[in-house]
Parts: sequence; C-alpha cells; structure tokens
Amino acid sequence: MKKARGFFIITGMAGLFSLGLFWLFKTYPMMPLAAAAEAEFVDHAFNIVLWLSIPIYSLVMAALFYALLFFRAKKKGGEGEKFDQSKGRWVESLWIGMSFALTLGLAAFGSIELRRLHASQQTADLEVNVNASQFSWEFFYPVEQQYSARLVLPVGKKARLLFKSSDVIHSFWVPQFRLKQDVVPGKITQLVITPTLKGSYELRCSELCGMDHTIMTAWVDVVDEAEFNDRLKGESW
Ligand SMILES: [Cu+2]
Repeated sequence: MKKARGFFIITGMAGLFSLGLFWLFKTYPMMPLAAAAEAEFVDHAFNIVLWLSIPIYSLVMAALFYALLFFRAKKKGGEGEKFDQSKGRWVESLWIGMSFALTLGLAAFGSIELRRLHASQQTADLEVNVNASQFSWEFFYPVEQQYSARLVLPVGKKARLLFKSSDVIHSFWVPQFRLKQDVVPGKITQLVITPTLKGSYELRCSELCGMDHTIMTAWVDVVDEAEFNDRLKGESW
C-alpha cells in the first residue's frame, strides 16, 4: 500500500515536473540563431540529450522530495526512516543497468553524428586562410590574393577555413555556426562551414590566449554571391 502510494506520488510529481521543463525549453530555446548547415548536427545532438535529461532529472528530484517529505524524522531530535537496500537490490540494478545502456547509447549516437559531420566536410567550394595571433584575426583569400580584417562568406557555399596561429593556441568560434576549431601553432587545422543565413556574426576566440583574449573578436559577414565577388574585387572592401 505504502509502496504503491510512493510509486504514484513520485511518478506523478516527475511527470508534472517534466511537462513544466519541456514547456520551458520549448518556449525559451537555449541556443542562439542557427546560421550554418553544420549547426543542425550540434542542435540535434543537444536536443536529444536535453529531452532525455528532463525525465531523468525530474524523476530524481521527485524521489528526493518524496524522501524529504515521507522519510523525515517524526519528532524533533529523532531520526527519519532508514533505508539500506531494495529487496533483491532490483532498484539499484535497474538504475545501474539503465545508466550504462543510456551512456553507451549516447556514445554510439555521438560517434555516428560525428562521422556524418566529417563526411559532409570532405569537399568545399572555396578556401580561406585564417591567421590567429594575440589578439586579432586575419583572413586571406588565396585565389583572389586578398587580405581582410572581416571574414566574408557567400551564403549557401561550403567554405573551408584553414587555420594557422602565429603564437599560442586560439580557437575559432562563431556561436551561430556552432562548430569550434582550435588554432594550434605549428600545424594547420581546418573546418568546413556552410552559412545558410545572410547577416553579420561575431567571431570569438574561445581559448584563453592571454591578457586581451576577451577582445579577440572579428566580424563574419555572410553575403550573397554577387556581393561576395564585389567585395573580393576590392570595390567595397
Ligand atoms: Cu585567442
């Protein structure tokens, strides 16, 4: 009787709590605008982990509240109900088994998504050399032989960014593109980005690289192809 009551109260509270959290994250999404095709991979993975976490978190919280309420000390200075283990340890076994399965499942899912992302990065329509140094970014277009302080990308085209560092480790990060890439001295790293929305986005260095790390920013302009060609000709550079 007591067990059935506990089960209904805990699952009931967990259900209500889950509904509230689902509503909250649906109504107020945590991610900024998605402006690149690659953002889809990150958002998809993020949402799956978020939707899985909500019921688990709610269940743990509901059980905690239930325990606080029903197993508390009945009189001042006394002790609450003790709990050692479940009969046959079925609760513990179930919890460990499910956590293990969930962890393996998420790791497998993550690997598959990462392979899909890498497969989509094999080819590109254009290349830009990106040089990072304390504390600025510089962009070079090898075909047009043009330098720029802003990264200009044509919308809908796959751009391969090739990163070099003149000093320490930096990291390329535009929140609207989601992907991040470390810029490591002595080696060339790369990232393929396919911008899908025109606009100006802020690039931030996301690796603590010295005193002025926080002001190591630059603008990324996603423009249509005609404007891209114009700007590379130096007309409105
Ligand atoms: Cu930096």
